[in-house]
Amino acid sequence: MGSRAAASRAASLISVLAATAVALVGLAAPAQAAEPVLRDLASAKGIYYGTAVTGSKLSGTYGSITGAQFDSITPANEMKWGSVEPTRGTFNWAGADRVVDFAEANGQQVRGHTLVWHSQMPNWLANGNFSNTELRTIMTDHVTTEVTRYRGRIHHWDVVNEPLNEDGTMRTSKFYTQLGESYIADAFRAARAADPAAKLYINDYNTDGTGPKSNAMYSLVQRLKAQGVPIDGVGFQGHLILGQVPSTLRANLQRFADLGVEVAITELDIRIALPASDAELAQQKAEYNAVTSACLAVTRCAGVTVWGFTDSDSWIPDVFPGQGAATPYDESFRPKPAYYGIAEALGWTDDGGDPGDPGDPGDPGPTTGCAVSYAVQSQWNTGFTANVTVRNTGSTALNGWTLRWTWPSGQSVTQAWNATVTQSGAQATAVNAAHNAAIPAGGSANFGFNGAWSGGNTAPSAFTLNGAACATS
Ligand code: G2I
Repeated sequence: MGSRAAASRAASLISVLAATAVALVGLAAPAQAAEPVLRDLASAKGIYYGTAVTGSKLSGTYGSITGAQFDSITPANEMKWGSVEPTRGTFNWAGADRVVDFAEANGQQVRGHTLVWHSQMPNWLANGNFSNTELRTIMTDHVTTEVTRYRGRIHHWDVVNEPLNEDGTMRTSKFYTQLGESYIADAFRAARAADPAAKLYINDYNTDGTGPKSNAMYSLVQRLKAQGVPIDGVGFQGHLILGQVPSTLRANLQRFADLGVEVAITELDIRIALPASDAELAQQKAEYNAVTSACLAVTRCAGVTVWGFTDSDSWIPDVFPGQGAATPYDESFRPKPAYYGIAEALGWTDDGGDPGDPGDPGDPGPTTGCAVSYAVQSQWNTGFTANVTVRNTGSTALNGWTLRWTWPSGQSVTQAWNATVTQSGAQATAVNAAHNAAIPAGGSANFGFNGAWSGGNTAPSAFTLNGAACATS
């Protein structure tokens, strides 16, 4: 079975599980245009759509967009060697745990990034003098320890990151210099032994199109496969410059796929010289569309990850002064044209009415819409606990919300959290808490409550948000 089929199968398994856990009530289409949801569109096409995240930001608006829009996340820094083992033998998993826990709470896969890399090594490793034997053991022990800790919870591991120079020679990292090319094979073998279910990737930049570096990666993967090294995938970082998306991207992905490995775009961003003009943002839309389409065109392409979904969380301005605007959302979490470019590549039909999507003629202005999912999490003879997620499917942020529903079988709310819930007759009214008053376009808020029931505990069939009917899902 190809990876695309496996991904679809995993996605359907997840939806079966979700359907089991969530009381699904009848679907009513919202009256207004809805923001596309990238994770749903991607999963319908058999790929994932992911983002790199900064774990400490995973709450509020940043957290709600991350959870609502993406079905894979990659910790940008929290799983790197320098983060998890700053002092030899002393591990700090808090940052990595936070990202993995968030992913599991939001039904997302995790790309583990990264185990063996020349950069962001702890000082004790970078500056230590170790014999070759000792260094090899340090490296394989590190791989074993980290992969074992997250065994069964990581979908893809970037086992070795950035092993090549631009001209296609091997990068003279500490590992290569002391251990030679065999460090790569040893790292993969240790990772496979520690978590046989994780897909093991090699990952690099400037290998997106054909050229000396990409050719060298191709030869390296051939050599590893010939040696029986357990490598499952090749990551193409996709740190691109506006106007320079390689025309050979799709063909390049395909030739690697033909070696019998998965491929993925792992760190996509497309940087622009600032300030970005409307024309440049429109061009960036077309380029995000093209990169996403290239993955879809290659059966073994597992998915795409953007390296930060918002311009406020991008590495570009720090490293390339004067450049930026590289991600699909602006610094205020408003979707940019690039976001619609991704959605359209994933099969979303442009409804012609999206502010922020300059290609849309006759833009009718901001739209509103909502979707509610209601789930009974536990139930006992007289009571129950329920969880409610409210998603803003409109095109503008909500600042304060009131959700109403009518109980079908005489239930009542006894105690609520993350919202204030009152009841009058059969009608319940939930008003946001201070911390979740703002729901960005495409984002969601969550609250829960305990209720009382007798006779029946049928889920409510309809909800209104600020007076307008919501879809239920
Ligand atoms: O450089 C862009 C990416 C290229 N491919 C491998 C990725 O792992 C890499 O990610 C970036 C992170 O996005 C940055 O956030 O890796 C950088 C380090 O090489 C990260 O930057 C570092 C800063 O340099 C540090 O000063 C800072 O303490 O992030 C650290 C944590 O915020």
